[in-house]
Amino acid sequence: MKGDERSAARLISLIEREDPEGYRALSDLWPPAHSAHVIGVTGTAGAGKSTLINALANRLLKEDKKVGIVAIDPSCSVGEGSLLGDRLRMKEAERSDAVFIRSMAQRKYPGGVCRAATGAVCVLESMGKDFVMIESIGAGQSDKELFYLADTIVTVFTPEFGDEIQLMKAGLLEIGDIIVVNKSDKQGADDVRRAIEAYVPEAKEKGWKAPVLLLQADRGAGIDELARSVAAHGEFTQHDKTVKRGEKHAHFALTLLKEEVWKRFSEQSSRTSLGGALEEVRHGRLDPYSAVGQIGAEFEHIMRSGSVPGRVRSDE
Ligand SMILES: Nc1nc2c(ncn2[C@@H]2O[C@H](COP(=O)(O)OP(=O)(O)OP(=O)(O)O)[C@@H](O)[C@H]2O)c(=O)[nH]1
Ligand SMILES: [Mg+2]
Repeated sequence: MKGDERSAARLISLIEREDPEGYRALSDLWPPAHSAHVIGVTGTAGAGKSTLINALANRLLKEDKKVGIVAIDPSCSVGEGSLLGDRLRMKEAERSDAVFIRSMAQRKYPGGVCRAATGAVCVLESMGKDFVMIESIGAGQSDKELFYLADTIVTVFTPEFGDEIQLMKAGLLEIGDIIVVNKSDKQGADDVRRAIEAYVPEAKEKGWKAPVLLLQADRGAGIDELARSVAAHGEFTQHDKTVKRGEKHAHFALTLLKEEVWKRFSEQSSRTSLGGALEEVRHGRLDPYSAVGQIGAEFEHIMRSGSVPGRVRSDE
C-alpha cells in the first residue's frame, strides 16, 4: 500500500500461481483502499492496442496520474513465451516510475483472463494507481471477461482489417464504451469510422452512446480526444461505480465457482462412472443426456454421503 513495486510484483505472481498465501494477502487488501479507473483495451491482433496504451499512459503521466498496465498474453501459459514485442513498444511508458507494467498469461479454462487479472487490478489499486489499463486480445470469451474487469472498455479497429462486420457480429462492437479506429494514416480510415458509427447501438437506457474516434496511436494523433472520452465515460460510470463493481465481482465469483465445482468434480471422477459413461456415449450406446443425468446423480450422492451409489452398467 506504500506503492512498493517489488512487493506488488511478488503478490501478483503469487496470485497468478494460485498460491494460498497470495489469496490471503489479497483478502487483507480487499476492498482496495484506493479506487482506480480501470480501462480495458481490446481489438484484433496488431490493431495497435499496446501502442494506444503506451500513448494514453504517457498522456496520463503528464497529468501526474499513476498508471498500472496489465497485458494479457493470449499465446502462452505461465512462464512460457515472452511479451518482448509488447514490452518494447511500451518501453516509453515504462521508463517512468509512476507506471507499473505487468504481463500475464491467459489461462485456458473459463475465467481465464479474469482469474489472476482481477487480483492484479486489486493490487494495483491498493498501490494507489489512478488508472489501470488491461490489454486483451479480442477473442470472444476474453472480451466478455474484460467486461467484468473494466469500468471502461476501449475497442480498437483498423482500416486494414477486411471484414469489420464479422467482428461486429462477434460482439466486439457491443462491448465497446469507446470505439477507436486506429491507424488513421492508412487509407479508408474515415470510411471505416463512418461504417462503424452506423452500427453503434443508440444510447437507449444505458445513457451512453459509444463515440467512434480516429486515432494514429504511434504518433499520438487523436490521443487528447481519446483521453477526453475516457474521462467522460469515467464520470458517467462514477455515480454507481461501487454497485457496478460489486455486481461484477459477484459475477466473477460465480465464474470461479464453476471452475471450482468442475475441479472438485474431476477429482472425484474416479469414484463415478464418468469415464465409463463417456465411453458409452462415444460408442453410441448411451445418449449424452442420460450420461450426464447418471453422472450428476452419482455426484450428488457423493456430495451427500461421501460414498458412491451402486453403479448401473449400461449393458445390464
Ligand atoms: N501506421 C500505423 N501503424 C501503427 C499505428 N499504431 C500502431 N501501429 C503499428 O502497428 C503495429 C502493431 O502495434 P501494437 O501496438 O503492437 O498492436 P497490438 O494490438 O498491441 O498487437 P498485439 O498485442 O500483438 O495484438 C506496430 O508495428 C505499431 O508500430 C498507427 O496509428 N499507424
Ligand atoms: Mg499488444
